[in-house]
Amino acid sequence: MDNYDRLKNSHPCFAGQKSNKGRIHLPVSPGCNIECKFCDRKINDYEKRPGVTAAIIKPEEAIEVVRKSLELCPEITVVGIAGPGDTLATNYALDTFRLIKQHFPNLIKCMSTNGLLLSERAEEITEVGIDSLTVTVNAVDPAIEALLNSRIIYHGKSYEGKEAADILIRNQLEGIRKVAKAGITIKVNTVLVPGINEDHIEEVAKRVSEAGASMYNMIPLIPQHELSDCKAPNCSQIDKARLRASEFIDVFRHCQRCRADAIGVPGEKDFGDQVYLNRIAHKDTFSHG
Ligand code: CLF
Ligand code: SF4
Repeated sequence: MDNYDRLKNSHPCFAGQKSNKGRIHLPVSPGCNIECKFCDRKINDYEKRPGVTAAIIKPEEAIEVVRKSLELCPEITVVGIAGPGDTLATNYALDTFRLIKQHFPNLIKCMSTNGLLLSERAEEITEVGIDSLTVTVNAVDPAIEALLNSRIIYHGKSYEGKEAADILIRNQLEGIRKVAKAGITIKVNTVLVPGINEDHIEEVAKRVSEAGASMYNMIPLIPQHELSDCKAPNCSQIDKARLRASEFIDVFRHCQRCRADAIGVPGEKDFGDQVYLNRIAHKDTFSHG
């Protein structure tokens, strides 16, 4: 059985139908190195969407958090890091996974990134033993990506518009190629934005599949921040986009748009506030799953 087949039976975000498996998100990654126009990171305990966490924790706090979460929810098979910011913008996520590997060798390690630094950190990701990686690719055409992203900070320099988009897309695809070659199973998330990338989905699905991704997931836009005037896609737009993508790659259809501190079986009772509440909260957070 290859890694992808194994995950289809044990990972809630790779199962073809809703599984009864759970995941814990460890919100260890503050800050980000790009500026998506729909991103609105918040610290609170009531909004149910990516980009929100009740707290940021330190890598060394993660062990106790996982231990407690497994007691509350034994269905957990996956430890994921999905923000609040980008997992590769700092070293906290990879440091945390090293500790998880040591203390919970049987849990699946799942990481989510915007992919800006994926190519240059691919060897490290492989060495840490990440089992599944999600890369958020919202466009493979720089002109479209520039409508979704204002700027990137890359090696200490700020880039905007198409120039930024070009660097981001190149690094995402190159990173996917490297990591897939190393045997890590890759899922690509695309935030579906009507009027911007809805007719571009086939192209994204095709290119990421060619690069080595195995699974594709559409996250319907939540209109906020600079895209607050855009409309969220309706069911028929989402279905159409999924159908188009499915010509090129397996499509995951049960995404719950999880918080960065979600704990439990997706779509069922969440234990996040029980575990994370009252922990020290810092400003400026996000996540994408
Ligand atoms: Fe978390 Fe994301 Fe891993 Fe899943 S979530 S880091 S791949 S363990 Fe899953 Fe949640 Fe959708 Fe993400 S339902 S938002 S796809
Ligand atoms: Fe960064 Fe993710 Fe927010 Fe984009 S959505 S700015 S990648 S944290």
